[in-house]
Amino acid sequence: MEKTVLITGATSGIGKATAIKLADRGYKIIITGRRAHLLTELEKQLRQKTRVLTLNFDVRDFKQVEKSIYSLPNDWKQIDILINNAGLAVGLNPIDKGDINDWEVMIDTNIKGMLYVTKKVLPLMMQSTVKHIINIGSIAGKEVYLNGNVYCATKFAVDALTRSMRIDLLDKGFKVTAVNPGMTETEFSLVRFKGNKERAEKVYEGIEPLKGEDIAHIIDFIISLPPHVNINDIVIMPTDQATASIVNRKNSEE
Ligand code: NDP
Ligand code: 8X3
Repeated sequence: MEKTVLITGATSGIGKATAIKLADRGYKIIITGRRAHLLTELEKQLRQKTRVLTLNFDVRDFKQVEKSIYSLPNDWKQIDILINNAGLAVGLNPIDKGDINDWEVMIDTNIKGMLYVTKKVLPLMMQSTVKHIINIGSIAGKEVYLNGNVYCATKFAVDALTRSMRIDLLDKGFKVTAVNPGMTETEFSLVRFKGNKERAEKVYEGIEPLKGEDIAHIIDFIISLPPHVNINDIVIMPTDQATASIVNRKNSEE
C-alpha cells in the first residue's frame, strides 16, 4: 500500500521541494500551509504524479489544526510520515532591541505550532507500520549566533522535543529524526527581513547556499532506510559554511 506523508509548510522552500520529491516517489501527500493559492497551485502540479490533498491552516491556531486534521476523509486518516517543517525567523536584532511580536510569532510557530500538529496527527499514525516523525530543526538549534537569540531558542526547543519524542514514542515503534539545515536559499531570509529583498539576498552573497531540493534529497534518503534503521539527527551545511556564522564568501575582501 502506498504510504501517506503530511508536510507542514509546503507552500515554499524545503517543504515544497520535499512534497515534489516525495510525489515523484509515489507517496500520497498531504500539503499544508496558510497561503491557499500556493497550495492549490502545488496540488495541481503534484496531481500529475500522485494522490494529493491540501489542508489550509495556521499551525499557531490549535482550533484550526484540530478542525483540519478531523476533516481528513476516511481514506486519508492513516498517516505514515509526519514532516514538521513549517517555521520561520522574524527579525535579527540583539536581545535588548528585539520586538515582542516577532518573538511571539517565532515561539508560537516553531514550538507551539509543531506541538499542536504533532498532538493531532499522532493518533492517525498509531496503526501505521512506518510511524516516522521528521522535525526540521536548524544549525540554529545546535549553536547560537549573534542576534539569533529567540530564533535559536526555538530551534534548540525543536532539538529537545525531537529527542523527547524519540524517547516517549520508543515503545510504540516510532522513528523520530531531526533534520538540521544550514544556510538554505528559500523564502526564509525574505520572511526574516520582513520582505526586504536586498537584505535577504545579501545573506547568500558570495556563497553557494543549499536549495530546498538538497534537503528534500536528504529526507528522501532518510525515509528510504529499512525499518530497523533510523537517522536520529543530521546537520547539512553548504560546503561554503563551517558554523552558523563562519562562511567562506568568494567576493569578500581578504
Ligand atoms: P520558507 O519561508 O520558504 O518556508 C516556510 C514554510 O512554513 C512556508 O511554507 C510557510 O507557509 C510555512 N509557515 C510559516 N508559518 C506558518 C504558520 N503559522 N502556519 C502554517 N505554515 C506556516 O522557509 P524554509 O523552507 O527555509 O523553512 C522551512 C523550515 O526550515 C523552517 O522550520 C525553518 O526554520 C527551517 N530552516 C530553514 C533554513 C534556511 O536557511 N532556509 C535553515 C535551517 C532550518 P505559509 O506562509 O503559506 O503559511
Ligand atoms: C536557518 C539557518 O543560520 O540562518 O535556520 O539561522 S540560520
